[in-house]
Amino acid sequence: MNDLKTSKLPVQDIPSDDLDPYQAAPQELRDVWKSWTKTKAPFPEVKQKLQPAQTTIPEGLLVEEFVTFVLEHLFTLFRNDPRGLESFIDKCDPHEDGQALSMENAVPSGIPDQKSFSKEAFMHYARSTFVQPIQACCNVRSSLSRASTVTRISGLIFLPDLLPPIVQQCLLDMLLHREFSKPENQTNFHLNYYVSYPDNQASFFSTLPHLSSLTPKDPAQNKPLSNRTALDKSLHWITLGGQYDWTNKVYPAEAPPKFAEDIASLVGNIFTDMIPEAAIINVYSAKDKLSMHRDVSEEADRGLVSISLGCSCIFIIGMQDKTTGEILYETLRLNSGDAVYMAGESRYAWHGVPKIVPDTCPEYLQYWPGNLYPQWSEWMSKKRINLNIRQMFESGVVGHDS
Ligand SMILES: O=C(O)CCC(=O)C(=O)O
Repeated sequence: MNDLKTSKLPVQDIPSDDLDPYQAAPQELRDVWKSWTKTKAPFPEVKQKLQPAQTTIPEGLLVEEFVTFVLEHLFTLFRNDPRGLESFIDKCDPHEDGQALSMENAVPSGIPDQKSFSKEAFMHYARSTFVQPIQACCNVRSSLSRASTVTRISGLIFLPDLLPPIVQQCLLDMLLHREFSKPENQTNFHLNYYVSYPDNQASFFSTLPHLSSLTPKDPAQNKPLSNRTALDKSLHWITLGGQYDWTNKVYPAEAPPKFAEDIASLVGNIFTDMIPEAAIINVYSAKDKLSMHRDVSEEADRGLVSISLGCSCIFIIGMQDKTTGEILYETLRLNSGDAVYMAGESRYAWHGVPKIVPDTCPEYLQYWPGNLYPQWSEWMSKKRINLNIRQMFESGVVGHDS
């Protein structure tokens, strides 16, 4: 049985160097992908052949991991703009299981004064104030017990509902308010536009929708875009850590920017078989798709972690059976908070997203970015975000910028 804590899972015989990143997927898989692009609501049930996977992640450790992740985020909110902390606390609704996150009730005398609190003091305060309600929100028992292997795709592990809602909210803030605003993290905008960043690395969602942050490099080819069009329609990807070169399908030779520590620590402590070194934030709008492809540019046969946020999608993954030559595939529906771990043979499997399932963004993310940036409220309601995290080098990244 596959296990998320084995030091290294067996990989397929072919090293990634021998796999052509430009090769097209087998026709059979492309046909399956295409048929899903044409499927209209109501969506038929996606059939999955799943078997329980043995996860040796202790539940207590996972909850502690989530609590630390949330507290770190609360500190960032508090330091940058205490209104963020207030609005975060306000929007924390009762958890699906009926366990209330009553942080409001847990703050006896309001939010402390921003200036008089060091990080240590804030963490101390937050541990005594917020930990119990956050722990209640991070109930992971049912999620761990549903971890599954996908019968026909060797090495693939599916972890439904791995990230609790509060952790998804924090992760989304970190990705789109913070990582997106770092000039070293490239986006699809950079291919055709000069990007002007908000002051002090503030969120792009603090910009006014009718203004523009993008100037076309070639005005004959690309027209100016308002922030509204850019964020609503044109943003497709952001890269973190190792900045993948999509044109040449390689990672640049120079040392990559440092991967965000809080995200790396969350992911790396759950999926201990890989070191998070590079990631792609895929941003899908309602009609977006991702064609069948393989991720073969990494020089490390380590598992790839994929986390879904927002609207659900249909995900197809397939590969050729080594002995019979038969094409095997599975179709999964990925919902907000689900994780997929592509390890072992599945690491180099063909995969793609033919469909975003409309109107499936869970309520706890629908209003994001919420009260803090009212002009952009409900931006997330029609979006799907996929965080796709990889290890680039077998021996790990050396000498990256700090
Ligand atoms: O969006 C997804 O679930 C898959 C993304 C993906 O395959 C990729 O980034 O290579």
